Amino acid sequence: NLVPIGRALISVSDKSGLLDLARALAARGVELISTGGTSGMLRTAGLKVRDVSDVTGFPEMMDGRVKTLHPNVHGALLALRDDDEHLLAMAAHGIEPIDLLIVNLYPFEETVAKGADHATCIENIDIGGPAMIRAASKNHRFVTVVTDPADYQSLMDQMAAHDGATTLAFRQKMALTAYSRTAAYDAAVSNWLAGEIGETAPRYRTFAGKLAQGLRYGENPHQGAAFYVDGSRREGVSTARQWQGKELSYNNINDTDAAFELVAEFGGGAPACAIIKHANPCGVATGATLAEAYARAYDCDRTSAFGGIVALNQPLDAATAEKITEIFTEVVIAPGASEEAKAIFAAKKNLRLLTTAALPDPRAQGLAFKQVAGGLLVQDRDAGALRPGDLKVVTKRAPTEAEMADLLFAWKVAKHVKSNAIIYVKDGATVGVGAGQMSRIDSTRIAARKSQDMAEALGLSQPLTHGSVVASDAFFPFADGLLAAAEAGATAIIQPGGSMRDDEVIAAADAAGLTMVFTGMRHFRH
Ligand code: 93A
Repeated sequence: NLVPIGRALISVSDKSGLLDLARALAARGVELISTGGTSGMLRTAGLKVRDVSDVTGFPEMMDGRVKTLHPNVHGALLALRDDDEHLLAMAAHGIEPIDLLIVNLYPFEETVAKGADHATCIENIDIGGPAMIRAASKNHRFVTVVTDPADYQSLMDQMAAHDGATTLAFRQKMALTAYSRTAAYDAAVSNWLAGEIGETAPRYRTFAGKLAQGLRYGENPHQGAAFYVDGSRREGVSTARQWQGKELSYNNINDTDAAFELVAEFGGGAPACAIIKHANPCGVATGATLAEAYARAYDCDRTSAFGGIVALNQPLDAATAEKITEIFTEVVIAPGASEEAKAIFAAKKNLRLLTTAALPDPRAQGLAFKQVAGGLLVQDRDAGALRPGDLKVVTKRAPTEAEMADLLFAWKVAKHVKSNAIIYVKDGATVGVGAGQMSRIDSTRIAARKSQDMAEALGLSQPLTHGSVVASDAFFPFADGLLAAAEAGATAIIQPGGSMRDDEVIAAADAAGLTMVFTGMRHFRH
């Protein structure tokens, strides 16, 4: 399965590592064919190159749009070397086989990222490059294709080890890399065009991620994993800088994302903190200072906060950093950190500190993916938010101002809790979180019970759910969940409404002296 390399076509936009590779090939007596810019660079370096226009018999034309799109190139890449008819066709048309293709594409993604105008982006859609890559990859039984300068060294190693030839295993691996490159490239073009013409429907979107980091393992140690970023968000966990601590794990990245997206709901308002475990918050609070917000979030569920992920809506300061180091925390993420705070964390080698330039934008449009066996479900990310006028008081009693503030706080948190989600809030801090239960009443009871446990641990005379408000991510199908909340001491409820039994639930709220508001919007999160 060894195939010796006699002739190579090189056409690259990213010219890093090019000269070393070309010199190594020339030293082995490989004939080099190249396109305009590439051949210019090779020639300047003193290498002998044949222009592709010499191979095609056509000049590169139309601003380079047509350079390599010719049977003398594609026949040379696609011909089966063990098929008599293919060999005859090559001979009849004077096509000389190309054994090695070195191509990397016009920098389309980078051009878009730089904010270039429409025409410039269009011009940076590479056509000839992907066509050659796909041709060579299809014929990897005979042809070697390299699309990433990071693979030049292994190519040279291969040829050194096999007297100028490559193995089938190597060609297969390079073909695989090549096809994922052209797939991601076309996905990037498609997503860009969707943005240009204002097409937002998820059915037209494809995932075009770039490998950012290979991860040590996935959710469990026996699962391989990697982190891909798609450049769709300017802020958020994918843009964070890590200051210290060991490499982030798969679960760390997932939880850090959940924490940061949640705390971002509190924007540039009062200092806010969210503590996350297993992608659900075990405490969210605002405070007069960031340190106070952290302390209040911690007091919601101290047991679960151990080993958690902390997200802040303001740059980390020294006082907050001091407080955080009192217990074991996996990751802290914030839109910045003071030098003092960094110095305090430096003593904690296992604690990871991540900072970003800005808070995530909760209203940013984007896509959310979920995998099912053999497929992906794609939807718009939940950028939904209440607008003034959406809220409808449905009970006899209207919320007080304090209740209303807590209801809105609880609703923001509910959006980030796995369904069925029930959140008890008092004075701008969660005091009980019920997450991920199969029945709403169980979430209601679990949250109240945890709050009771916490009150006992803190030596309080009554659980903090007394005089609290409650948010439910979806409607109460029956009155029982609402009554359980009332039993725990809640005085006000926020929920979407829309149940067949809304009348029954409203009547139960009135009878229990509760106030209730409907949002008309649901925040399922599964
Ligand atoms: O405009 S193209 O789509 N038309 C082509 O026929 C073609 N052939 C190669 N772009 C084409 N290429 C691309 O040119 C390669 O993929 C590579 O990125 C670039 C190298 O051009 P140069 O050698 O002139 O710098």
